[in-house]
Amino acid sequence: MTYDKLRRRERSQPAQKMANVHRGKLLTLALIVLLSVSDVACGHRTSSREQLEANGKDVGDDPATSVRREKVKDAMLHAWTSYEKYAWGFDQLQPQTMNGVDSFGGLGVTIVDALDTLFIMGLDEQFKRARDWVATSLNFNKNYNASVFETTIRMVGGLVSGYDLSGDKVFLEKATDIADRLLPAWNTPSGINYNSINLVTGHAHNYPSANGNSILAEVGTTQLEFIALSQRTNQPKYQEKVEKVIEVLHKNFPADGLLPVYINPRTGKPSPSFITFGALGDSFYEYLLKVWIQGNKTQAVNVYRKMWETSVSGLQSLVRKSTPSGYAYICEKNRNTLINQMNELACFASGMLALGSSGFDPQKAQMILSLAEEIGKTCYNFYQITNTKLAGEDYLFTAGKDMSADSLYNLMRPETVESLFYLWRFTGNKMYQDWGWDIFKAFEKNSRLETGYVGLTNVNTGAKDNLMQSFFLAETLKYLYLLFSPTSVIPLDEWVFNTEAHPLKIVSR
Ligand code: DMJ
Repeated sequence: MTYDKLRRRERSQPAQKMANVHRGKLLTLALIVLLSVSDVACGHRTSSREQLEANGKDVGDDPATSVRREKVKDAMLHAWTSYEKYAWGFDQLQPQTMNGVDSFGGLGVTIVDALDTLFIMGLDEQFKRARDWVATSLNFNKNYNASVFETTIRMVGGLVSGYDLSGDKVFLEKATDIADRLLPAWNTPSGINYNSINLVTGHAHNYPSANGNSILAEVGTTQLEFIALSQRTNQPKYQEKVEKVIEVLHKNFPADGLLPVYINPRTGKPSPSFITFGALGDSFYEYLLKVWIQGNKTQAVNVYRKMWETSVSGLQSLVRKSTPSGYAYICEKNRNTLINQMNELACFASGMLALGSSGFDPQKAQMILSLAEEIGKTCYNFYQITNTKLAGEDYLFTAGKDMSADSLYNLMRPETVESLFYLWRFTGNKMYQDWGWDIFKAFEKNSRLETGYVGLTNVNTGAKDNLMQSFFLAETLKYLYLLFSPTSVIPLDEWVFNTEAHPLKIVSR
């Protein structure tokens, strides 16, 4: 697929709304484009004509929404241009000091993380420069202990997504190179991978801070990327390694579907630790659902859905309501004690529940979607109660006082706008677009500098840090852009987002 084709399809939306008489023709055009997307990106068609037709039936677009979309695109252009100017080839930009920093071993992470956002937004020249850098300068031969999780979600995910969108084989070659370097991390007695690996020597180990254990969210968040790579290369070795992890976790899966955050890589069993949908636990639960979606919900991936549904019951058992206002939140759990605390990171769960709700019977689906909406409202409130209207990292819930920010920094994380995107897609309620717009305005006011975007060290005073996180370009701005785009741009029955917001083509298993 070329970018132009995708754009032509999107540009057709306002016209579609204004002149219904052209609807048939536009749908035909969309169908032709979508069919060519499947052909080029994955070498075969993955969607039926009926599905494609359904995708063409759009929620629609309006002038105010397209203005918002353009503003988000401007923000992306500003973030990208600043990175190009001051930090080209480095992992991330430090906007205040106007230099680059290699936070991930010098893999040009911002370039790869931003690839698909540039493509989707139609920033063609920028995409071309990013693509050429990948082809000529991306070098994984670094004597560096890389995080298997971060390297997978940003690099493998970003490259495979770049391939799925553009059909350019250079992305697949590079994804294969880095995946091969990561693969020895799975050579453990249980098959549960180590969390860190040297990209040259292949020596793998776990972090001392986790007492030698592997981290749940890190071992359970490589499946989408490695399965996608196996599908596109016809090499089963990637898929085999990551699915073995789920097999082992399945053997030790508790009745409530909630695993502690530490897993012993020797035995494959959980080690005493806490339970959370926030940091260290989060995306394990997300990937149970998304591998099922990625495999097109067939029998071959049913075990993932079953495990996910079990973990949703566990999640429901952790939900409490604040007083006096009744905000729903997800507690953490230490042994049998609930802790009235929720990370902003756990806000992804609202979108996850919305995405997975339709697989239940109609009554339960409605109940799960309502829960998703309630949690989404809480997360929006995380933003609204601070002076800058940007969320802190962590919130405490106290009887009679609702919630208060505990860690006051903001890294421009995506989880809340990600969930608003899913809530809008699944309910059609424009209130979620308005909420996303409020959050975008707060980023523009507090995080935008002449030289890029920065996080805040304090969401009440507005004090700034000196880092433009690559996930701001990969995720936060992409989800905001899609929140203001027609639903046919990256339709959710054809694409599934990895945890770094890289869309991967759904391929039946
Ligand atoms: C991203 O790297 C991913 O979204 C991950 O799942 C969680 N942390 C950051 C964003 O907050």
